[in-house]
Amino acid sequence: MDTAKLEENFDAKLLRNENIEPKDWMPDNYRKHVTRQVSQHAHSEIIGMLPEGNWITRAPSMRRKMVLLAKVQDEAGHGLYLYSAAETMGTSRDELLDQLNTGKAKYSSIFNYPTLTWSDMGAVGWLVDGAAIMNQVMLQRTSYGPYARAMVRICKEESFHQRQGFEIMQVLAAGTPAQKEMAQDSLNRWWWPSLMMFGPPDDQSPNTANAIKWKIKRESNDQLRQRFVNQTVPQAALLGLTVPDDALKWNEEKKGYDFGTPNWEEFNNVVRGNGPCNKERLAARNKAHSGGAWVRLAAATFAEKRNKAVAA
Ligand code: FAQ
Repeated sequence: MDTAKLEENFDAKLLRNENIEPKDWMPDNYRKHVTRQVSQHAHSEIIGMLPEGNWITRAPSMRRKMVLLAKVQDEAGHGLYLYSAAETMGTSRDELLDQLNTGKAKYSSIFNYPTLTWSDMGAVGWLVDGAAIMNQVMLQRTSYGPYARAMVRICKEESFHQRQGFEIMQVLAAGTPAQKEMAQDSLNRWWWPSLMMFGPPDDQSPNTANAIKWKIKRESNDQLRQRFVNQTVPQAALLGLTVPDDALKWNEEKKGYDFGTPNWEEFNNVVRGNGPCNKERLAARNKAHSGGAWVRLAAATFAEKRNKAVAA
Protein backbone atom coordinates (compact mmCIF):
# COMPACT_ATOMS: atom_id res chain seq x y z
CA MET A 1 0.00 0.00 0.00
CA ASP A 2 1.39 3.44 -0.79
CA THR A 3 1.95 6.04 1.94
CA ALA A 4 -0.99 8.20 0.88
CA LYS A 5 -3.38 5.23 1.30
CA LEU A 6 -1.81 4.26 4.64
CA GLU A 7 -2.21 7.81 5.87
CA GLU A 8 -5.81 7.85 4.71
CA ASN A 9 -6.51 4.65 6.70
CA PHE A 10 -4.78 6.10 9.78
CA ASP A 11 -6.84 9.31 9.60
CA ALA A 12 -10.05 7.33 9.07
CA LYS A 13 -9.32 5.25 12.19
CA LEU A 14 -8.84 8.41 14.24
CA LEU A 15 -12.06 9.82 12.84
CA ARG A 16 -13.92 6.69 13.94
CA ASN A 17 -12.31 7.09 17.40
CA GLU A 18 -10.58 3.73 17.08
CA ASN A 19 -7.31 3.19 18.88
CA ILE A 20 -4.03 3.05 17.02
CA GLU A 21 -2.28 -0.19 18.02
CA PRO A 22 1.48 -1.00 18.01
CA LYS A 23 1.43 -2.99 14.76
CA ASP A 24 -0.69 -0.45 12.88
CA TRP A 25 0.95 1.85 10.37
CA MET A 26 1.40 5.35 11.80
CA PRO A 27 3.17 8.53 10.63
CA ASP A 28 6.71 8.88 11.99
CA ASN A 29 5.79 12.13 13.72
CA TYR A 30 2.87 10.46 15.52
CA ARG A 31 5.26 7.75 16.76
CA LYS A 32 7.77 10.38 17.92
CA HIS A 33 5.07 12.48 19.59
CA VAL A 34 3.53 9.59 21.53
CA THR A 35 6.94 8.19 22.52
CA ARG A 36 7.96 11.63 23.82
CA GLN A 37 4.80 12.16 25.84
CA VAL A 38 4.49 8.63 27.24
CA SER A 39 8.16 8.39 28.20
CA GLN A 40 8.10 11.83 29.85
CA HIS A 41 5.01 10.70 31.70
CA ALA A 42 6.80 7.50 32.82
CA HIS A 43 9.83 9.52 33.96
CA SER A 44 7.50 11.81 35.94
CA GLU A 45 6.00 8.85 37.76
CA ILE A 46 9.34 7.46 38.92
CA ILE A 47 10.97 10.82 39.68
CA GLY A 48 7.69 11.62 41.45
CA MET A 49 8.48 8.87 43.97
CA LEU A 50 11.40 10.88 45.36
CA PRO A 51 9.71 13.86 47.09
CA GLU A 52 7.28 11.56 48.92
CA GLY A 53 9.72 8.68 49.46
CA ASN A 54 11.64 11.24 51.47
CA TRP A 55 8.84 11.17 54.12
CA ILE A 56 8.22 7.42 54.51
CA THR A 57 10.55 7.12 57.49
CA ARG A 58 9.12 10.29 59.06
CA ALA A 59 5.38 9.63 58.68
CA PRO A 60 3.63 10.53 61.95
CA SER A 61 1.93 7.13 62.54
CA MET A 62 2.06 3.51 61.37
CA ARG A 63 -1.17 4.02 59.40
CA ARG A 64 0.23 7.07 57.61
CA LYS A 65 3.48 5.20 56.89
CA MET A 66 1.66 2.22 55.35
CA VAL A 67 -0.55 4.44 53.19
CA LEU A 68 2.38 6.54 51.97
CA LEU A 69 4.48 3.46 51.23
CA ALA A 70 1.62 1.98 49.19
CA LYS A 71 1.16 5.24 47.30
CA VAL A 72 4.84 5.53 46.41
CA GLN A 73 4.82 1.89 45.25
CA ASP A 74 1.80 2.68 43.06
CA GLU A 75 3.82 5.43 41.36
CA ALA A 76 6.56 2.89 40.57
CA GLY A 77 3.87 0.66 39.04
CA HIS A 78 2.59 3.56 36.93
CA GLY A 79 6.12 4.10 35.67
CA LEU A 80 6.32 0.43 34.67
CA TYR A 81 3.02 0.40 32.76
CA LEU A 82 4.03 3.57 30.96
CA TYR A 83 7.55 2.41 30.04
CA SER A 84 5.94 -0.77 28.67
CA ALA A 85 3.49 1.32 26.63
CA ALA A 86 6.35 3.51 25.34
CA GLU A 87 8.42 0.44 24.39
CA THR A 88 5.62 -0.80 22.10
CA MET A 89 6.49 2.21 19.94
CA GLY A 90 9.93 0.73 19.28
CA THR A 91 12.30 2.53 21.67
CA SER A 92 13.89 0.30 24.31
CA ARG A 93 13.49 0.95 28.01
CA ASP A 94 17.28 1.20 28.34
CA GLU A 95 17.32 4.02 25.83
CA LEU A 96 14.41 5.82 27.52
CA LEU A 97 16.04 5.55 30.94
CA ASP A 98 19.31 6.74 29.50
CA GLN A 99 17.55 9.86 28.20
CA LEU A 100 16.22 10.50 31.71
CA ASN A 101 19.46 9.78 33.55
CA THR A 102 21.55 11.99 31.28
CA GLY A 103 19.10 14.88 31.64
CA LYS A 104 18.07 14.80 27.95
CA ALA A 105 14.44 13.88 28.65
CA LYS A 106 11.99 16.06 30.50
CA TYR A 107 9.82 15.04 33.44
CA SER A 108 7.13 17.02 35.23
CA SER A 109 8.36 20.34 36.62
CA ILE A 110 6.45 19.76 39.87
CA PHE A 111 8.89 17.16 41.17
CA ASN A 112 11.71 19.69 41.33
CA TYR A 113 10.21 21.35 44.40
CA PRO A 114 11.15 20.23 47.92
CA THR A 115 8.80 18.54 50.43
CA LEU A 116 9.63 20.47 53.59
CA THR A 117 6.97 19.34 56.11
CA TRP A 118 4.56 16.45 56.68
CA SER A 119 1.67 18.56 55.40
CA ASP A 120 3.43 18.63 52.02
CA MET A 121 2.37 14.95 51.77
CA GLY A 122 -1.20 16.21 52.04
CA ALA A 123 -0.65 18.99 49.50
CA VAL A 124 1.10 16.68 47.02
CA GLY A 125 -1.73 14.13 47.21
CA TRP A 126 -4.48 16.73 47.06
CA LEU A 127 -3.01 19.14 44.49
CA VAL A 128 -0.35 17.24 42.52
CA ASP A 129 -2.29 13.99 42.19
CA GLY A 130 -5.42 16.10 41.71
CA ALA A 131 -3.81 17.93 38.77
CA ALA A 132 -2.39 14.66 37.44
CA ILE A 133 -5.85 13.02 37.36
CA MET A 134 -7.46 16.06 35.77
CA ASN A 135 -5.07 15.52 32.87
CA GLN A 136 -5.16 11.72 32.93
CA VAL A 137 -8.92 11.27 32.80
CA MET A 138 -8.85 12.57 29.22
CA LEU A 139 -5.83 10.38 28.47
CA GLN A 140 -7.96 7.27 29.04
CA ARG A 141 -9.38 8.22 25.62
CA THR A 142 -6.02 9.02 24.03
CA SER A 143 -5.67 7.53 20.55
CA TYR A 144 -2.74 5.20 21.22
CA GLY A 145 -4.20 1.94 22.59
CA PRO A 146 -1.48 0.81 25.06
CA TYR A 147 -1.30 4.34 26.57
CA ALA A 148 -5.11 4.61 26.90
CA ARG A 149 -5.36 1.21 28.61
CA ALA A 150 -2.51 2.00 31.03
CA MET A 151 -4.31 5.22 31.98
CA VAL A 152 -7.50 3.42 33.04
CA ARG A 153 -5.80 1.66 35.92
CA ILE A 154 -3.56 4.62 36.74
CA CYS A 155 -6.59 6.90 37.10
CA LYS A 156 -8.23 4.55 39.59
CA GLU A 157 -5.12 4.60 41.76
CA GLU A 158 -4.54 8.33 41.38
CA SER A 159 -8.04 9.12 42.59
CA PHE A 160 -7.30 7.19 45.79
CA HIS A 161 -4.03 9.17 46.10
CA GLN A 162 -5.87 12.45 45.73
CA ARG A 163 -8.32 11.52 48.47
CA GLN A 164 -5.60 10.40 50.88
CA GLY A 165 -3.86 13.76 50.36
CA PHE A 166 -7.08 15.66 50.96
CA GLU A 167 -7.68 13.66 54.15
CA ILE A 168 -4.22 14.62 55.48
CA MET A 169 -5.08 18.27 54.78
CA GLN A 170 -8.49 17.90 56.48
CA VAL A 171 -6.92 16.55 59.67
CA LEU A 172 -4.26 19.26 59.76
CA ALA A 173 -6.64 22.10 58.86
CA ALA A 174 -8.96 21.03 61.68
CA GLY A 175 -6.06 20.59 64.12
CA THR A 176 -4.12 23.01 66.32
CA PRO A 177 -3.40 26.55 65.02
CA ALA A 178 0.17 25.43 64.27
CA GLN A 179 -1.09 22.46 62.24
CA LYS A 180 -3.52 24.65 60.32
CA GLU A 181 -0.70 27.10 59.61
CA MET A 182 1.44 24.22 58.32
CA ALA A 183 -1.38 23.16 55.95
CA GLN A 184 -1.77 26.76 54.72
CA ASP A 185 1.98 27.03 54.16
CA SER A 186 1.92 23.87 52.03
CA LEU A 187 -0.99 25.20 49.97
CA ASN A 188 0.91 28.47 49.47
CA ARG A 189 4.01 26.68 48.18
CA TRP A 190 2.30 24.00 46.01
CA TRP A 191 -0.56 25.97 44.44
CA TRP A 192 1.28 27.74 41.63
CA PRO A 193 3.64 24.86 40.73
CA SER A 194 0.51 22.62 40.51
CA LEU A 195 -1.06 25.00 37.99
CA MET A 196 2.19 24.85 35.98
CA MET A 197 1.91 21.05 35.70
CA PHE A 198 -0.64 21.52 32.89
CA GLY A 199 2.09 23.01 30.72
CA PRO A 200 2.52 26.43 29.08
CA PRO A 201 -0.49 28.53 28.01
CA ASP A 202 -2.14 27.27 24.81
CA ASP A 203 -0.67 30.06 22.68
CA GLN A 204 2.84 28.99 23.77
CA SER A 205 2.33 25.23 23.54
CA PRO A 206 4.02 23.98 20.37
CA ASN A 207 2.81 20.37 20.72
CA THR A 208 -0.89 20.98 21.31
CA ALA A 209 -1.99 21.41 17.68
CA ASN A 210 -0.72 17.98 16.59
CA ALA A 211 -1.74 16.39 19.89
CA ILE A 212 -5.35 17.48 19.38
CA LYS A 213 -5.31 16.64 15.66
CA TRP A 214 -4.10 13.10 16.42
CA LYS A 215 -6.40 12.78 19.49
CA ILE A 216 -3.40 12.20 21.77
CA LYS A 217 -4.59 15.04 23.99
CA ARG A 218 -8.35 15.55 24.02
CA GLU A 219 -8.23 18.92 25.76
CA SER A 220 -5.75 21.77 25.86
CA ASN A 221 -3.43 22.81 28.70
CA ASP A 222 -5.53 25.90 29.53
CA GLN A 223 -8.86 24.03 29.46
CA LEU A 224 -7.59 21.49 31.98
CA ARG A 225 -5.94 24.16 34.15
CA GLN A 226 -9.27 26.04 34.31
CA ARG A 227 -11.14 22.87 35.29
CA PHE A 228 -8.59 22.14 38.02
CA VAL A 229 -9.02 25.63 39.49
CA ASN A 230 -12.81 25.32 39.36
CA GLN A 231 -12.69 22.00 41.17
CA THR A 232 -10.03 22.82 43.75
CA VAL A 233 -11.02 26.29 44.99
CA PRO A 234 -14.22 25.02 46.70
CA GLN A 235 -12.17 22.21 48.27
CA ALA A 236 -9.78 24.77 49.76
CA ALA A 237 -12.81 26.66 51.13
CA LEU A 238 -14.08 23.44 52.71
CA LEU A 239 -10.71 23.05 54.42
CA GLY A 240 -10.88 26.66 55.66
CA LEU A 241 -7.67 27.48 53.76
CA THR A 242 -6.94 30.41 51.45
CA VAL A 243 -5.79 29.97 47.87
CA PRO A 244 -2.75 32.27 47.46
CA ASP A 245 -4.09 34.24 44.50
CA ASP A 246 -5.45 37.79 44.88
CA ALA A 247 -6.89 37.68 41.36
CA LEU A 248 -9.10 34.67 42.10
CA LYS A 249 -12.74 35.57 41.47
CA TRP A 250 -15.87 33.68 40.38
CA ASN A 251 -16.92 34.65 36.87
CA GLU A 252 -20.63 33.95 36.45
CA GLU A 253 -20.52 34.37 32.69
CA LYS A 254 -17.97 31.64 32.10
CA LYS A 255 -19.19 29.64 35.12
CA GLY A 256 -15.64 29.35 36.32
CA TYR A 257 -12.99 31.24 38.28
CA ASP A 258 -10.80 33.97 36.89
CA PHE A 259 -7.32 33.49 38.30
CA GLY A 260 -3.84 35.01 38.23
CA THR A 261 -1.01 34.16 35.85
CA PRO A 262 1.52 31.56 36.97
CA ASN A 263 5.11 32.71 36.90
CA TRP A 264 6.08 31.27 33.51
CA GLU A 265 9.65 32.45 33.89
CA GLU A 266 9.97 30.25 36.97
CA PHE A 267 8.37 27.36 35.03
CA ASN A 268 10.83 27.70 32.13
CA ASN A 269 13.71 27.89 34.54
CA VAL A 270 12.63 24.68 36.30
CA VAL A 271 12.08 22.87 32.98
CA ARG A 272 15.56 23.95 31.86
CA GLY A 273 17.03 22.15 34.88
CA ASN A 274 17.46 25.06 37.29
CA GLY A 275 14.65 24.44 39.79
CA PRO A 276 15.29 24.00 43.52
CA CYS A 277 15.75 20.19 43.33
CA ASN A 278 16.56 19.27 39.70
CA LYS A 279 20.15 18.30 40.41
CA GLU A 280 19.23 16.39 43.57
CA ARG A 281 16.51 14.42 41.73
CA LEU A 282 18.78 13.41 38.86
CA ALA A 283 21.57 12.45 41.24
CA ALA A 284 19.17 10.24 43.25
CA ARG A 285 17.89 8.61 40.04
CA ASN A 286 21.39 7.92 38.76
CA LYS A 287 22.44 6.47 42.12
CA ALA A 288 19.42 4.14 42.11
CA HIS A 289 20.13 3.13 38.50
CA SER A 290 23.78 2.25 39.07
CA GLY A 291 22.96 0.61 42.42
CA GLY A 292 20.40 -1.60 40.66
CA ALA A 293 22.78 -2.76 37.91
CA TRP A 294 23.43 -6.10 39.62
CA VAL A 295 19.69 -6.79 39.89
CA ARG A 296 19.20 -6.17 36.17
CA LEU A 297 22.20 -8.37 35.37
CA ALA A 298 20.92 -11.17 37.64
CA ALA A 299 17.42 -11.00 36.10
CA ALA A 300 18.79 -11.05 32.55
CA THR A 301 21.15 -13.95 33.32
CA PHE A 302 18.32 -15.93 34.93
CA ALA A 303 16.01 -15.27 31.95
CA GLU A 304 18.73 -16.40 29.53
CA LYS A 305 19.33 -19.63 31.47
CA ARG A 306 15.62 -20.34 31.66
CA ASN A 307 15.17 -19.74 27.93
CA LYS A 308 18.05 -22.14 27.19
CA ALA A 309 16.49 -24.76 29.49
CA VAL A 310 13.10 -24.38 27.79
CA ALA A 311 14.69 -24.62 24.33
CA ALA A 312 16.77 -27.72 25.27
N1 FAQ B 1 6.97 19.94 33.24
O1 FAQ B 1 3.73 21.91 23.87
P1 FAQ B 1 3.55 21.59 25.32
C1 FAQ B 1 2.03 12.63 38.13
C2 FAQ B 1 7.23 20.75 28.21
S1 FAQ B 1 2.22 12.43 36.49
C3 FAQ B 1 8.01 19.75 32.40
O2 FAQ B 1 2.31 22.11 25.97
P2 FAQ B 1 2.59 18.87 25.59
C4 FAQ B 1 1.75 11.41 38.97
C5 FAQ B 1 6.73 19.79 27.13
O3 FAQ B 1 7.21 18.48 27.39
C6 FAQ B 1 2.61 14.09 35.93
N2 FAQ B 1 7.93 19.99 31.08
O4 FAQ B 1 3.70 20.01 25.53
C7 FAQ B 1 2.33 11.58 40.31
C8 FAQ B 1 7.29 20.42 25.88
O5 FAQ B 1 8.67 20.12 25.73
P3 FAQ B 1 9.21 19.06 24.60
C9 FAQ B 1 3.03 14.07 34.55
C10 FAQ B 1 6.74 20.41 30.60
O6 FAQ B 1 3.30 17.58 25.65
C11 FAQ B 1 1.72 12.35 41.25
C12 FAQ B 1 7.23 21.90 26.19
O7 FAQ B 1 7.18 22.03 27.62
N3 FAQ B 1 1.90 13.92 33.69
O8 FAQ B 1 2.12 13.72 38.54
C13 FAQ B 1 5.62 20.59 31.41
O9 FAQ B 1 1.58 19.05 24.52
C14 FAQ B 1 2.28 12.48 42.53
C15 FAQ B 1 6.03 22.58 25.55
O10 FAQ B 1 4.81 22.12 26.14
C16 FAQ B 1 2.06 13.73 32.39
O11 FAQ B 1 3.16 13.62 31.91
C17 FAQ B 1 5.77 20.34 32.79
N4 FAQ B 1 4.76 20.51 33.65
O12 FAQ B 1 1.82 19.14 26.96
C18 FAQ B 1 3.50 10.92 40.61
C19 FAQ B 1 0.80 13.59 31.57
N5 FAQ B 1 4.60 21.02 30.65
O13 FAQ B 1 8.77 17.69 25.07
C20 FAQ B 1 4.06 11.03 41.89
C21 FAQ B 1 1.07 13.36 30.14
C22 FAQ B 1 5.07 21.11 29.39
O14 FAQ B 1 8.56 19.45 23.29
C23 FAQ B 1 3.44 11.82 42.86
N6 FAQ B 1 1.60 14.52 29.48
N7 FAQ B 1 6.36 20.75 29.36
O15 FAQ B 1 10.69 19.21 24.62
C24 FAQ B 1 0.84 15.52 28.98
O16 FAQ B 1 -0.39 15.51 29.07
C25 FAQ B 1 1.54 16.63 28.24
O17 FAQ B 1 2.82 16.17 27.87
C26 FAQ B 1 1.70 17.96 29.07
C27 FAQ B 1 2.46 18.98 28.21
C28 FAQ B 1 0.32 18.50 29.39
C29 FAQ B 1 2.47 17.72 30.36
